Amino acid sequence: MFKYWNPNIERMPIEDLHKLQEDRLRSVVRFVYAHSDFYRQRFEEVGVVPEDIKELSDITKLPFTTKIDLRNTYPTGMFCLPGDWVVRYHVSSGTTGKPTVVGYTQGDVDMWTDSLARALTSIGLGRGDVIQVGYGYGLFTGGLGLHYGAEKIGATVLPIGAGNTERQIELMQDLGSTAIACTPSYFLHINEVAQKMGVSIRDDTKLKAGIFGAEPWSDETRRRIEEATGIKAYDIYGASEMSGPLFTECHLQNGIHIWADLFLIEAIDPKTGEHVEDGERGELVVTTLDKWAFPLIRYRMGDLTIVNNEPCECGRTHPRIMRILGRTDDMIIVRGINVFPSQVESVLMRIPEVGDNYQIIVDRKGPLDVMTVKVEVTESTFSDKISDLMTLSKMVGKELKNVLNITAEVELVEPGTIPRSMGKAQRVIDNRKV
Ligand code: DLL
Repeated sequence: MFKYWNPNIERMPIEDLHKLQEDRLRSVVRFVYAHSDFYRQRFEEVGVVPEDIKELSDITKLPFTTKIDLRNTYPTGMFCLPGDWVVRYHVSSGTTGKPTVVGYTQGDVDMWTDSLARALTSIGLGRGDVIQVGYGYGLFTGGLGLHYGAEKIGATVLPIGAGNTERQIELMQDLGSTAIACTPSYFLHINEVAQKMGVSIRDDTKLKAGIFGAEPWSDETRRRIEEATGIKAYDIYGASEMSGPLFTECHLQNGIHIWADLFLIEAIDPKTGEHVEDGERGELVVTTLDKWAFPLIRYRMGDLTIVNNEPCECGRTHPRIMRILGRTDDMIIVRGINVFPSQVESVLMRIPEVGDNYQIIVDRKGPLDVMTVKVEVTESTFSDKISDLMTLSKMVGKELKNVLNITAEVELVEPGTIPRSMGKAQRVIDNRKV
């Protein structure tokens, strides 16, 4: 009934999967120790040699790596193979500091493609589908990643990239796109523009699935997208350091399947670095098991999630991560209280009068932090009486306070006034930074 790209691997009994991970972990540890001054030095600092890594639980003996290491070794200091092995670079700019560079051997590109072939198959796509790739092409991994994955499963790719929204809608209709891959915020914008053009995604296109990620989003946003357009909205996760987009939920939409033969994941307490209990929120840590130009050992992703090791009803035995709850570094601390943008989004998207766009602005007024949540209201709400808008604003403030435990100023704004983005949306503006 269910479709698999590689059933033997995807449904492998857990014991066999662990055995495979163990073998591969030993290999990658030996490999980085032999090929990289960076890793050898790191291992020496904590007094560990490859022979110390015998079983999976020995992974805790290995040191963590972070984005700071990547920046400090810019451009290619963490590569483990010489340049003539590298068939591709991707570069991620980030918001601060130096960019980070990732390199791929042909085998690494194939592994990445295979991971996405499994993922796209798991949401029911394949031959006969037309996949509109609306992620940026180029140095960003989203466009090319999805492109290769979609071709691999025999689907037809529409490589439009990000932007050119009216054209996206025209081609979606003319070429019969059945799936679109882009950021969820961009898809909301596409839907908005489609409505203005008099096009209903539900009735006038063949679109049935969205492959949405590269930025945080919530189940409430998923519900809105699905209700507004009639498509199924799937979460896709990945990061340039890991290759790019790699993993999605299956058609059951209950957690993102992480291919354990390719990546070994842990969840740690970001403060202590200790493993958290299964089912508890932690920072995702990734060790690559089949990636050679740029392997990662215990790389701290900075993403907070819950790991679920229960096999999925779809038959896949690999672990799942639940929706990314936020990043350790985009958590905002307002008057000493931790606020995750995802919490704000969940509250807002539950309120029907609230539109799809919002921004969180943090200022310092004197000694006090002030958080303003700027919220677009829907068209119909905007035409309501001022007194209704004031009631709405109070209600939004109260709901936010219930969840966040701090008071936020709520500013209701006209539909269409918060800037739209074609890629990752900027939801937080922190003016306190010096
Ligand atoms: O965003 C790769 C990607 C492309 C993923 C297309 C999905 C789709 P980076 O630019 O390196 O790579 O950013 C990676 O984006 O560590 C997360 O913080 C965030 N992120 C990615 N996917 C999700 C998601 C790509 N589904 C960083 N939910 C990651 C929440 C996500 N955050």
